[in-house]
Parts: sequence; C-alpha cells; structure tokens
Amino acid sequence: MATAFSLAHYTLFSLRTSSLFLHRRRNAFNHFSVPFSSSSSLSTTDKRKWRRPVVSILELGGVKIAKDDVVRDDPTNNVPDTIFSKLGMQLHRRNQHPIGILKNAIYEYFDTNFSSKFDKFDDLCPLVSVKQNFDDVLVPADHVSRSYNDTYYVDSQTVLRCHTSAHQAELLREGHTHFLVTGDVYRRDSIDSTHYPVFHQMEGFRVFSPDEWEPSGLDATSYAAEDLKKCLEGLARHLFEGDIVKFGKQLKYVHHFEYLGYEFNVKENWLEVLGCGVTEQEILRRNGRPDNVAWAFGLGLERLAMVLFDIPDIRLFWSNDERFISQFCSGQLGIKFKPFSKYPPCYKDMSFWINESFTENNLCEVIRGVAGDLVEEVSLIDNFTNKKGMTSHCYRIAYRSMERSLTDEEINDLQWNVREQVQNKLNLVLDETFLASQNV
Ligand code: FA5
Ligand code: MG
Repeated sequence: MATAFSLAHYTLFSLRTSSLFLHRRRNAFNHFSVPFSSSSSLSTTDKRKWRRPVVSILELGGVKIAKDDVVRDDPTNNVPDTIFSKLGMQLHRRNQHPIGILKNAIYEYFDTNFSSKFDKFDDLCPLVSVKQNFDDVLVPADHVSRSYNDTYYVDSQTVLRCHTSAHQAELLREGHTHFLVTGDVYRRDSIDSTHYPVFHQMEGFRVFSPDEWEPSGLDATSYAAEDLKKCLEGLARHLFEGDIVKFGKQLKYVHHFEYLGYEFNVKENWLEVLGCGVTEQEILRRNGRPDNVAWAFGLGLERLAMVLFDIPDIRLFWSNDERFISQFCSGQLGIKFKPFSKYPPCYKDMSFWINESFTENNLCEVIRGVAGDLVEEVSLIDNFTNKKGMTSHCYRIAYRSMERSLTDEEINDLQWNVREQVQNKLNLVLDETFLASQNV
C-alpha cells in the first residue's frame, strides 16, 4: 500500500545556472568562523499560549493570536516577523483573489459530482501541535521535514502547519468521511518563482466502506486508487478543459517517492502540483475506522493557479497592487493574467565560506527578512572546496519588484544589509576577494 506522506521537497520546474566561476582565485582564510549549533534546545516548557484567548488583532479558526504568541526570542522559536505578517491574510477566503477563485471552482466540482457529500473546512487554525502535523500522519521521527531548518516552530511542541494533512486525524475522529480542508501552510524553503514560505493547500480525503469496494471485485486498495485517479482526472478536466487541448498541457500520473504525484506539463516544464495516495491503514485504524480504506490528496493551490491564470511568479499572489487584483473576478476561471510591467531584474552575487550549520533555507530566510518580496530568486552558482577542506559558496540573488523599478541605491542598500546579516546572524565569513571584483 502506498505510504501517503512524504514531505521531500521536489521541483522539476527550474534548472539552475551551472557553475560560472570555477577559476576564481582564493585566498587562504585565517579567521574561519566557529560553527555554532543551529539546533535549539527543546527543553522549554510547552506554553501553548495560543490556546488561551488573548487581546489580539488576529482571530484564526476561533483562536485568538497575539504576535508574541507566535514570534518569540526563544531558542525553540524560529518564526520571523515576515511570517507573522502573513498569518491571517487568508487569501483562500477572498472570492476575488485567484486562490479563492480556484478554491471555489474546486468546491463546485466536488459539490456537483459528489452531491455535496464533501464537508468543507477553510478556517482551521494554522497553529497546530507537532503531533497533528507529523505524528498523526506517520511522518517518521527522524524525517527531515521535522527539522527547525524546514518547519516553523512556535515552541518545541507547536508549529505553523506545513501541510493541510495536519487536520486529517482530528476530522476523521470527529466522524467526517468525505472532506476538503483549505488553508495557508508554512515552510522554510528556497526562493524562486514557484516557492514561497507561505502557500495554500487543499486537502481532499475520502473514506470507503466494504460495501463500496466488495461488489467491484477489486481489493480495497486498488478500488480506492482507481477512484482517486478518476476523481483527480475529473477535477483536472473541470478546471482545464479548453486549455489542455489548446495549449497541449497534459496530465500525467506518476510515482513520486512513497506516494503518487500528479504533475502538469506546461510548455515543456514539469510542475509538481499535488501529492496523493491511498492512505496508510494505520491512520484509519488509529482514528476509529479500522475496517475502511481511504484516499487523500494535498493540492498546492498557488502552483495550480499559476498554470490556470498564467501567473508567472508566486510573489504576485501577495500583491496589493490594483493592477494585479483588479484583473480577477469572483467565479471566473478563464481569465489570463496580463503582466502590467516587466521591470528589469538586478543580480548581486555574494560569496562566503560555509560552516557546519549553514543551510540554504537559513540563508533564504535572512535574505527575505531584508528584502521581502523584492527578492525573486536565490541560486547557488558556484561551490568550491580549497585544499584545506574549506568550502565556499557563491550565491546569486536576483532582485526585482513586480510593481516598480528599483534604484541602484536601493538595491545596494539591500545587498549591504544582506551581507551584514549573513555575517551576524549566520556567522559566515564573506569571501572578500571575490566580492571586490563584483563591485558591491
Ligand atoms: C504534502 O504536503 C502532502 N501532505 C500531500 C499529500 C496529502 C500527499 C495527502 C498524500 C496524501 P508536498 O510536500 O509534495 O506534499 O506538497 C504538496 C504540494 O504543495 C506540492 O505538490 C506543491 O504544489 C505545493 N508546494 C510545496 N512546497 C511549496 C512551496 N514552497 N511553495 C508553493 N507551493 C508548494
Ligand atoms: Mg514537495
């Protein structure tokens, strides 16, 4: 039986520029920084403050949340201000926004084809326990997705959900057998046009009882797998109909890691839009349904909306620019986004000696902290190890606003701030020789 969950990050969308600076000259380095441990002590008591009503501007799924419930100067907390500022935006609940339009279109498909049997949830609190986010969906204890590098921890026992699967167990226990859960999810991740640290997922879950699969002559798992395939293909037809024919977009059903994945082929690029599978029997057994079988899927709404509406960059979903917002209309799936501008990108390279605790996700978070949505892409363009075994990385940062031209001065300021923070927050030593030749 397919294991339903793998959080391995995987994208087939962009191929990065390969090494450009293989021959740059290196100086021996005297003050290589002492690696510090990035893993935090988990001993702090689990305060669960967010469960208590507090005076706050945010109320999510009936839970009141103040900023210091989520962002704290505490080793068990790694949520930055930039992430807090996205909590409560709930793009999926705005009927005029592409994410909301897509959610409603998927609702329509399920309501029409399954006579409104699917219960819908779009207001469940994104703060969940480690148990809900990982244990309940059988993510192994040592899985990389549990790390502070991949997930935003509010405290040692509480996270910002990294997928809508975090709600499967509780909904099953409440007796739901057909449900859709839409919500904002949070991940520490790389930076490019299809990855953003906050995005939206829709979870689908359907439970079958023996009287459904027995007459078919199929075993329970095959029956559920067939049904899942039919359901997703129907959904794709509902959303894409004309387009698939017109633009040659194709659907493919493939194996990805432990669960099945669906990809859309868009103009020669593969774009991963969802994960799905027949759920582990253990999940059903633990939640009061030992004699049933079920399927589940987790759909990345931004990725799908990018394809449907021709939206070229994931940052646009967060834009308040009228020229973006006003192009979309409640209930209208057929609209194609017309770029209102093409401002030039500006590239800045930075080079530093990495230490043991260096990770690309940490670097990306620092850069987002400084540049916010002005950063378009961060890519490793060179990787070099000297005779002493010290490794240097050269990253290229693409700055580009979706809304206006950036001045040289502004970009230089950003880059200087990034350089400072890379040294101060990540304890990295810049490779100045190389930077001198880069004019920054
Ligand atoms: C999951 O999150 C599983 N919980 C999905 C699932 C549910 C599998 C039920 C089986 C059963 P994954 O990590 O692949 O899987 O994420 C699902 C989708 O979210 C991806 O296909 C992609 O469309 C989207 N996604 C993932 N990371 C990002 C990101 N950083 N930015 C935007 N979209 C993302
Ligand atoms: Mg993934």
